[in-house]
Amino acid sequence: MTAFSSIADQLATQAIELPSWAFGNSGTRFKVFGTPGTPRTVQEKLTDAAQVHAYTGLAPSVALHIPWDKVDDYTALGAFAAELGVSLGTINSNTFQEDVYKFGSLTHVDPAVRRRAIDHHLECIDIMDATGSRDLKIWLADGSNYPGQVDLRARQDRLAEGLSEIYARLGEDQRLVLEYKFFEPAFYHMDVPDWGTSYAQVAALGPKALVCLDTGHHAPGTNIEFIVMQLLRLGKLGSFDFNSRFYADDDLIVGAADPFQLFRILFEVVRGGGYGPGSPVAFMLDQCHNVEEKIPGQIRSVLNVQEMTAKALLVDRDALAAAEAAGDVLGANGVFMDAFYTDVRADLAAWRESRGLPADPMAAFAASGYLGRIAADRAGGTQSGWGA
Ligand code: PSV
Ligand code: MN
Repeated sequence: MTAFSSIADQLATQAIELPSWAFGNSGTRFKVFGTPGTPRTVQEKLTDAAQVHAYTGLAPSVALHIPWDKVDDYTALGAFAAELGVSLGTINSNTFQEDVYKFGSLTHVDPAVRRRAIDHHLECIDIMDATGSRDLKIWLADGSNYPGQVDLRARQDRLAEGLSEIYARLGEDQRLVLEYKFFEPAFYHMDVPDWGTSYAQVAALGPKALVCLDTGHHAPGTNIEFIVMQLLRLGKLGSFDFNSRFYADDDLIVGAADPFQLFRILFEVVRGGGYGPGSPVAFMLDQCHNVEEKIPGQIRSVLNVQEMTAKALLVDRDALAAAEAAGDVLGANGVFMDAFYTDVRADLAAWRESRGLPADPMAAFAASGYLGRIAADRAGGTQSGWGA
């Protein structure tokens, strides 16, 4: 077993981006429950996100979703974030909430709708120029519900055309990440359903286009760590949207449903060179807190990623390689499981304290009284909600 002290410096390089929308209300199509203190503005979302970073040291940036987080002055918003100790991160486009997109956006049969969708993405890149963001994240709700409803191939061609116009507008240091999802909102087919389609589309664009892997966007039983390995091998893993799921795209706290899967994914990230300062892989959360408190939900999430990262770093790679080479099936599995079962919680608490962070960020945040203060202070106004 690798000693915890030998991974301490590697842990210090971890950065996990928070989604602004995690701080707003969300729910299902049945009900969105409000919570006292929920942010009404993007500034309040950033203020809450900064709490997560202050208590964990793990979340220095916040992803924005456009138009939900639209403001007049992005330079001022960036300065506001900096005052709080965080920065503005990935810009997420949104072509899924306007009536005009009922039958698709970049894949729509009508050139006028495609034009509108492309222009939205160009506007997102203008915003990236102002915020200094590196990544544009594209997730498309495009798809169909019934066999025969659309021409599947023609839509791939239109998608390629739209993406290449967006790609051409990227600055030298900017990137595009294309997210895939196997179903929802469309149920028969999605235009970007899987990593292979995303890969085929981004590979045709060029080196600044990569795949975004949302851990909740696969059929049950999918070996996600295999996809991670393959995308790293191909040099096309751009980012993660971390969350966990029991049934569909549940957007639950990462590591809650299946901590072992998170460990396996992070091990492939580490083994494939996707972890560390020079890595091109962005770690982000994409979660919604329907019934739990949002800020502690985000703190729990980044701590879960950190805990499984520590275990993944603890795998004795030499012993594993030796067992693999010797065909020692149970020996190799034993080395792997040994790291997973190692309880790193006390070591992580000491590691935090040695860096001026609370040993128990959940308890320290709860004791701070912040939730009570925002519940009292943020009276009136309209709470942000998923989609608002
Ligand atoms: C789609 O389900 C998705 O995962 C995309 O990342 C969206 O932009 C995000 O959720 C919105 O919550
Ligand atoms: Mn996502």
